Amino acid sequence: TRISTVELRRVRLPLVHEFQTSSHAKRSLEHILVTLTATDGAVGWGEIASPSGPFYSAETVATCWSIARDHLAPIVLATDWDHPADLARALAKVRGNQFARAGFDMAAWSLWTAGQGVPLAKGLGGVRTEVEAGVSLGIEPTIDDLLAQVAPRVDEGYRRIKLKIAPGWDVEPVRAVRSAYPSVPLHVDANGAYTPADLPVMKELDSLGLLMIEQPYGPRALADLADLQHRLTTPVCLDESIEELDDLVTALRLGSGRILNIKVSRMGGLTPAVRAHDVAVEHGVPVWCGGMHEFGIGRAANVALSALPGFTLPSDVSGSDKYYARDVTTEPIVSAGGLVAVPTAYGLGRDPDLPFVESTATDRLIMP
Ligand code: OSB
Ligand code: MG
Repeated sequence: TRISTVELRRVRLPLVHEFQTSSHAKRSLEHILVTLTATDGAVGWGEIASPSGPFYSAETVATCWSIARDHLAPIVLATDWDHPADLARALAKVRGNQFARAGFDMAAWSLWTAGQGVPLAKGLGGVRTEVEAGVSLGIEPTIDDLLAQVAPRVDEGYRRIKLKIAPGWDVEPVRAVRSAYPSVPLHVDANGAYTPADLPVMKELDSLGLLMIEQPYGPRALADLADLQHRLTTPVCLDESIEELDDLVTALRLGSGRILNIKVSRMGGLTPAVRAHDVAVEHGVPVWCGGMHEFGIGRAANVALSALPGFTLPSDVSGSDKYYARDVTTEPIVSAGGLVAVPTAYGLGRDPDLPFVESTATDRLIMP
C-alpha cells in the first residue's frame, strides 16, 4: 500500500457535562482527524485524541498537529507497506508522541481491514460480538452532584463505575457512592496525584471493596507503585505509566500493578495496543480499554480493540452520548444495558459525517 494524500482536520466538540480530573477541567475537546488516501483510492480514518494541555501526558493538540505535519505525514507518504504493523514500525522512528502516531496507525488499520474485507475487530484478533462498558465520572463540586452523576449511569446498566479522585476528594466521595450502591463494581483513578506519603489514604481506599486503584502515583514511579501494590489487597491498575511495551516489561518485572489499562492513544496506536494485550495475557494480567473521551472514530477503534480475548474487565467505551450531543460519525457508538455491539462492517465500521466534520473543523491541512 502507498498513501498518496494525508489530510488533517482539527475538530472541536462541546462536552454535554464538564469533566474534571486531578489535573484540570474541560468543557469542550478538540481532536485531530487523520484521513489517509491510498494510490488506489482506498480511504482510512483515524483520530488523534490528545488533550489540549500537557497534563495527562506531555502531548497537546498543538504538538500533535506539528509532529503530524512535519514528521509523521512525510514518513507515511514515503513508506510502502503491506500490513499496518509495517507502517507502525516506520512511524516508531519518531520517539514519544504516541497520541500523534496513534491517529496514523488507526487510519492505516481502518484502510487495511476494509481492503481485506474484514471488520477492524476481526483484523486485530477480536473474538467478541459485544463488549462490556464502564463509565468514568469526573470530580464534582459536591458529593450530591457526584451521586446525581452516578444514578443515571447505574440505571443505564453500565457494568462498572470509575470515580476520579484527587487529594481532598477521595475517601469521602468514594464511601458515599459505595454506600448508595453496595454492589456496583467501583474503581478509582487518581491520574498520578498521590505520593508514598499518602499511604494512609491508599490503605483506607483499600478497605472499600474497589475493583482497582488506577494510577495512584506519578507515571515514572514504577518502583514506588510496586511497593504500594505489595502493601494493598486491591489491585493497582497502570495507565500513564505504560507508554511503551518496555514500560510494561519493567512494570511486570517489578510488580508495579496487577491490572493494565490499555489506551490506543497512550501506546501509539492499535499495533502496540495489541502487543501490550498479548504481553499482559502471557503474564496473566487482566486488561481493559481506557478512553480519552474519543469522538466516534477513536471510539469505534476502542470498541474493536476491546473485542480481544484478554479484555476481561469492562472498558471505558461508554456510548458516545455520555460525552457528545452530536458525534463526528453518521452512526454513534451506543451502549445498551452496559453492552456495546462490536461493529461488523468491514474496516472501522463507522463512517465520518463529512458535512458535520467540515462544519466543525477549525483547521485543515492536505499533504503533499
Ligand atoms: O485517566 O483514564 C483517564 C480522560 C482523559 C484523560 C485521562 C483519562 C480519561 C478518562 C476518560 O478517564 C474515559 C473515557 O474516555 O470515557
Ligand atoms: Mg486513567
